[in-house]
Amino acid sequence: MPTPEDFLDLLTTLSPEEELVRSTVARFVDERALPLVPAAFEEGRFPREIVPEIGALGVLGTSLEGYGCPGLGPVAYGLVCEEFERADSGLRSFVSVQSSLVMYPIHAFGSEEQKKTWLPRLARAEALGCFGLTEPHGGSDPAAMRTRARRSGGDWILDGAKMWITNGSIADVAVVWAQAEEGVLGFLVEKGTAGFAATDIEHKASLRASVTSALYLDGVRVPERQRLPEARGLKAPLSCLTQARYGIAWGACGAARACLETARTYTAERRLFGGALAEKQIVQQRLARMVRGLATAQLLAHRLGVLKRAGTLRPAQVSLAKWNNVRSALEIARDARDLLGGAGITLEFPPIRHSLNLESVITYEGTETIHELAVGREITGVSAF
Ligand code: TGC
Ligand code: FAD
Repeated sequence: MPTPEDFLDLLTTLSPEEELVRSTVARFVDERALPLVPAAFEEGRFPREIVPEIGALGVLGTSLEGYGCPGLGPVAYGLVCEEFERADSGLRSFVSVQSSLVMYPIHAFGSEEQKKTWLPRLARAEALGCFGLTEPHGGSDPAAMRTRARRSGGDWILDGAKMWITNGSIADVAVVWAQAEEGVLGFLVEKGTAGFAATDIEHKASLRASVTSALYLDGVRVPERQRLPEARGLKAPLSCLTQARYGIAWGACGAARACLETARTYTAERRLFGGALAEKQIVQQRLARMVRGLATAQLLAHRLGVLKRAGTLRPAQVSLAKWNNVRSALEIARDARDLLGGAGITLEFPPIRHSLNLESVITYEGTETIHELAVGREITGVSAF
């Protein structure tokens, strides 16, 4: 059944398997996540109590094959992200980090032993992971990372710090990127390892229903078998980012859908100057503009899915979609907030929460400027970073 939130009837293009994934996660979001999320955001608390249920859905690491992973296609992964972000960007962040930034690098670059040890548990959410790339002195330029890895006998010693790490303090395993003589290398650092600590970043006005931490590595000894053997150079972490940014391009559509739906319902019911707000030309124009932003974002996301399935998706295409879709979602969330008037500033309605969350989403996984410059580099052949 077409709705304003699916103006181009894109749901009719889903395969039965994709529709089953979408409807399963949508039901979970409606019944289990949405009743919890506004209070969790207000309390500044990740709703960890639903993590086992998320694991039981069987959608973490959606597109990965084998080792207990679901083995579903890229569109299914996109739909999972979209539905979770319809609830809250913090929940989609949890799914992105676990799936694209922890399970993906272990799957793509890990040893057989690492895959067997971690992937089945991560897929069921019996173990949680985090991804440490950003450092306090500047996340946009990871090539300038200062975290160091040096050999010590058969082990490695890690020294440095990571900043803004989603799930940092609740993770059983951290994928930590460090500069070594050989170039950038990736390590699996287990919780409780001597010299390794995580502290949470407080006073966030955004992504309040998500854990964000700083990681400290002070002479952390890691055996060679915990190094990702196939990860060599900055390309390895950047390729993880491409997976996560793909999911964010879809996820942003979920946040925008929630805001559009709220604005539509509210303006249909709110009566001013002798009629419903939705009868006013300017209000209809604003709702129509939201539909334009959402529908074009959804088209981009679905097109990325086709290219990803074909194996031809380029990172700059993902940059274009992450940039466009998060910007559109942010504009829709802000406009929906305004259409609710004073009621829009309360957490009783989702637009302000999505609007605040999207301030993080437009910054992490490459800021908007970084993605504009990535597209600029591809079309001119000149790097202007
Ligand atoms: P550059 O020379 O461009 O690249 C080095 C090598 O990597 C390759 N590459 C990529 N591969 C896959 N995907 C991508 N997106 C790639 N971008 C580049 C490239 O081909 C090259 O390969 P090779 O074989 O020639 O070595 O590197 P650069 O130093 O010029 O940097 C380019 C730039 C600025 C685009 C990159 O540094 C960047 O993306 N910066 C932004 C950093 C960022 O996005 N950090 C995100 C941290 S994780 C996070 O925010 C998680 S939030 C999750 C949540 O809670 O949901
Ligand atoms: P900076 O890199 O210092 O950028 C500051 C400003 O300068 C930005 O406006 C940027 O666009 C601009 N700028 C940068 N370079 C240029 C240029 N060449 N030309 C013009 N302008 C430029 N990181 C992880 O590794 N793992 C995580 O799990 C993770 N989770 C996060 C969760 C949250 C809630 C947040 C907020 C961040 C998270 N991050 C994570 C970090 C995130 O990826 C970085 O914040 C982001 O990459 C930007 O880095 P920065 O904050 O250091 O800003």
